[in-house]
Amino acid sequence: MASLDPHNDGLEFPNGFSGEDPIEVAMARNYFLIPAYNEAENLGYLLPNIRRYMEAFHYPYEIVVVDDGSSDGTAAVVDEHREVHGIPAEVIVHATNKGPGGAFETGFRAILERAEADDRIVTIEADNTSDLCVLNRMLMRSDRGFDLVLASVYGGGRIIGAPRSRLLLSSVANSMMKVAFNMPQINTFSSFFRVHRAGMIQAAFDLHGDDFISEPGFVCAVEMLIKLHRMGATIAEVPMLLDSNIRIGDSKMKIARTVRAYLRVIARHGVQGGL
Ligand SMILES: Nc1nc2c(ncn2[C@@H]2O[C@H](COP(=O)(O)OP(=O)(O)O)[C@@H](O)[C@H]2O)c(=O)[nH]1
Ligand SMILES: [Mg+2]
Repeated sequence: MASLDPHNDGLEFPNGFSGEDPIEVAMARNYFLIPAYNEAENLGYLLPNIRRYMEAFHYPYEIVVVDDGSSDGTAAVVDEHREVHGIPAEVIVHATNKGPGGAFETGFRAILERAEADDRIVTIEADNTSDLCVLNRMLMRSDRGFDLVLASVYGGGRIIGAPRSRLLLSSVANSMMKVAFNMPQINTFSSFFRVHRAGMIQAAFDLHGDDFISEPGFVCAVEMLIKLHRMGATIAEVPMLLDSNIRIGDSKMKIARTVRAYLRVIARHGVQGGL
């Protein structure tokens, strides 16, 4: 007989598990990894927002910001929120800019030094456009055994407040990648907002070494996704509304450079090319 189960929100489990048996949900730690380039102002909102959210759910958490050669005091904002406001946040500083790929590599490696295999690494944008409202659904899916959970602006989600040119580029790129990488079940390839099982990221570094993230730019998100998929990672998506108006300042993405990088990654890893 069906009964009301607060742990069952109707979302599916990977590997066909029915969800009817009781499940043990260990109190995994949640490590936030935030790549940041000149995000002092935005982090002043994001760090307290993360604290409010995680404390409301009684989730244990730590925040690691990778400041990638910023010149606007990004690192100082993180230090202030730790020292003055008691938010468990640390900052790792790159003296020179290495791009988001370099920041993810640094941050993942630092977190893996202390994380257990079933802990979670939440990658999130610094500019407040990663909507924390959907994080709980993402964490619940992670709890149920998905190695990787993507916040998805396609397949149920939406983007508002971005220029038309950017919207067109993003939707064409994401549709092309479904075909190029033979991953029809994935709708959003490029988002940074993801929940990873730490053990999966460790396995990716064990297998690929420094090549796990070889792309320094924004396309590193695509590279990581296809490598994890090909390793057999179980992947789920949670729809998200991305409202670009929320961010203070402009996007740091250079469109021409990013298009070239996408084409390079498709040529290298697409089913016609890399396999
Ligand atoms: N570490 C690092 N992070 C970056 C760099 N460029 C952008 N980011 C971060 O990556 C995230 C996404 O960048 P954003 O400008 O919001 O791009 P958009 O969301 O694609 O328009 C933000 O957290 C940025 O601070 C960079 O060169 N290095
Ligand atoms: Mg952004």
